[in-house]
Amino acid sequence: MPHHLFKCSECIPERKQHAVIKGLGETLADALPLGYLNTIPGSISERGCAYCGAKHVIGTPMKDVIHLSHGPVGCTYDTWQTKRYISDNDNFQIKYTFATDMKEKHIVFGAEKLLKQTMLDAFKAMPHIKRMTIYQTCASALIGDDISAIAQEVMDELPEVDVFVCNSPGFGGPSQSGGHHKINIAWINQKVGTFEPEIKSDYVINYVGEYNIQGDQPIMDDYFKRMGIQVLSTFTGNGSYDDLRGMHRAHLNVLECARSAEYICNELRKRYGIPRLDIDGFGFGPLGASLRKVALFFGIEDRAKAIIDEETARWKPELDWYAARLEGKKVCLWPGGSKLWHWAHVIHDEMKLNVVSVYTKFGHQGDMEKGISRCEQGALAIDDPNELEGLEAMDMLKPDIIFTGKRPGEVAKKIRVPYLNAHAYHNGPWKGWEGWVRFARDIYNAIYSPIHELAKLDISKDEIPADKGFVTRR
Ligand code: CFM
Repeated sequence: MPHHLFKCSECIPERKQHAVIKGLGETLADALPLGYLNTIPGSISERGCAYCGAKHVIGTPMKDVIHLSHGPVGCTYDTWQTKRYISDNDNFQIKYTFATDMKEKHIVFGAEKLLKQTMLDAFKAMPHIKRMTIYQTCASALIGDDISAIAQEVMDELPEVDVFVCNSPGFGGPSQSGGHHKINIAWINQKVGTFEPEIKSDYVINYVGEYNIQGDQPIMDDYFKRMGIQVLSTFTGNGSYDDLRGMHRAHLNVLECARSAEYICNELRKRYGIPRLDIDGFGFGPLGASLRKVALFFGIEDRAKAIIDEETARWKPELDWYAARLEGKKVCLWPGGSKLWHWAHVIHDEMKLNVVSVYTKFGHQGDMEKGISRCEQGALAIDDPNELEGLEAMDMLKPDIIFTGKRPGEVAKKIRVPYLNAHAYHNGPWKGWEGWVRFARDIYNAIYSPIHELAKLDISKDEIPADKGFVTRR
């Protein structure tokens, strides 16, 4: 598996260790790309920071919580609302965002008073919300504000409120992945075990590493309910603060995104003896196998089988219709983290797409290993890519579509490569049987839409073919 040096990165030779091409009969052990290291100086990374990983990815999907950033206002804005983790309480967590709005004078004189006042103001402005998470930022971490002490003061003054402190400043790791780790550990240290949930079933799980992008969580929740399973908490999509304080009472942790949330599962196993079972809600095959695994654990296999049979019969013909039209289309699968291995094999097996490249912005080597093992021979795998490498890869591979984030997606659009948002989806949810068909439909619509051909035309030169039926306004 030869390493690959992009032309645009010849001036940063260390980048060569971060890309490989999957060769014939080579083992993964020969040459995995390096991963989860600090970004090489000179390479403009597409990564987020550890504050973003803690707040934007894991903290803010929690729905009944005032999410307050203790720092300059831009940190808050840039981690707000761009990812569609909806909730069933009218989307409180994405409608509002809160910040202390630190300024230069606070850096000089300290911002603890400002923090306390902002907390009191926020609880006053939102009297129906009694829970708060405070996110440390680079600015408040560097000046050493004692956020935990202020949180305790406020809890003493307002006994009905509860406050969680997330110490994950932007510099607290090479990427957002460092923040995932920090908030996982902070939550179990501070909050798990402080609330006693009501147990209503013999089969009780936490659904972990599920962020309810565009409504994934209710789809999965429905399968569990139909199996008679009580979902005690979801970490954290559409999750409620107090339910998550009661995670210690589950019989099983069902883990969806192992990249971002394996840490809390591992701690729940160590501290409370709750086993961890990794599952996958994407794709008919992996989803069916996942439900069977969960059912096997509880000895209720027949219930899983009934759901699998019913859903497959309902949705398989539609999936096959799309697969027949997507066969052989080339995909660059360029998400942030775990979706490279959640999707690589199953979009090939079930939608007949060919994965010509995988990348991960912040995945660890294990994520890359899983991703590479599941994609096609000849695929180009890139760790922590920069924008120019992405452009060069698209130029080399000529994909029919890329699945990625909105910033690299804009770059792809400029060179007329259709892109689907792998993070926030297009017309999701994409989990579950019906979601997988929606994903196939989004891919089909993106590839076959005439918009990319039309976007190349210059209407000032009257290039629009008359037979297309479009009216040119001049
Ligand atoms: Fe897990 Fe995620 Fe992802 Fe992730 Fe993410 Fe995400 Fe992603 Mo964007 S927790 S690793 S940090 S599945 S936000 S919901 S889509 S990069 S591949």
